[in-house]
Amino acid sequence: MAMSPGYIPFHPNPSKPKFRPPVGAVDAHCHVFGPEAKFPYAPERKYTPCDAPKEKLFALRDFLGFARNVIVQASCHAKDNRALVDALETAGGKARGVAFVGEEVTDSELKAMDKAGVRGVRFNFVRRLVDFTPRDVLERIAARIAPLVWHIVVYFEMTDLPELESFFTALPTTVVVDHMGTPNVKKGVDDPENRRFHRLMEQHRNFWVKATCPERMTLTGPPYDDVVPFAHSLVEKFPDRVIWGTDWPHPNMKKEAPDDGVLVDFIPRIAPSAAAQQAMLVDNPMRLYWR
Ligand code: 0GY
Repeated sequence: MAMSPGYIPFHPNPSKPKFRPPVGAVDAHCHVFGPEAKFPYAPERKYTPCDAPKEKLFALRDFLGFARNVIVQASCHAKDNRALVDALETAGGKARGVAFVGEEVTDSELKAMDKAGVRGVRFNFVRRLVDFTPRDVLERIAARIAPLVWHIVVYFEMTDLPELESFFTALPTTVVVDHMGTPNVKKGVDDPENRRFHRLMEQHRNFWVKATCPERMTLTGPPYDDVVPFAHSLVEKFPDRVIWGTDWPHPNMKKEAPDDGVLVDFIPRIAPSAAAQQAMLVDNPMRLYWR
């Protein structure tokens, strides 16, 4: 199956970052896609990406100076977590995962995924990526994974937060918010919409956030100056609940594939101190994924 029209493959030749991540650093948001010949894309997917197999991910990890990956099940594989589990099982302990499941998943399947290194499930509310799942189904999944001490990763558009917030705060697990809650950079950090998200983080200590994807939010392009205040304020306010990742292989970019080296060089601008870098890149993700 050919890539979706206009689909932009990942950067073929990223630059070497100037920033050197601390020893043991974790890229806590990335994906593996296919290879399709071995792990076909799901029939219900909304896009067909280019293959982005585990070997490429692990090579990029080493090239960028990271020690570990957290691989998040992407919507193009839907509930078929085989490519993810295969990557986890062959990563030599250097990868953990976040799966996507339906309520038909069995307890023994959950246990097997836990053994492979899965530590969470993702609830995706982004309409261009997935079909709607009823809340009661998600609540039943949450109740099933809570005893495994897994967490729930939520991906949503910030404009939908008012409608989702009470559902999120009732979840029985740690909740990890993708991509800073996807703020509208044009509106500024002090916009009521973004303030509402910060308030959610302040009032609910089981909420964590990924300071990821400046490339998806920027209006000015690399090196993403306009996104720095959004990420920096989260790192400052929630130093022990923020994690970071590349989002490689960057599905559904509209204009260009980001240079992963440039993304890594975003880190010292949002987390200027060695202590903040150590927390965001090592201590926090280790607490969440390698406990
Ligand atoms: C991301 C973001 C995107 C895609 C997915 O599951 C996915 O397909 O997460 C996106 O298109 O915004 O986290 O990779």
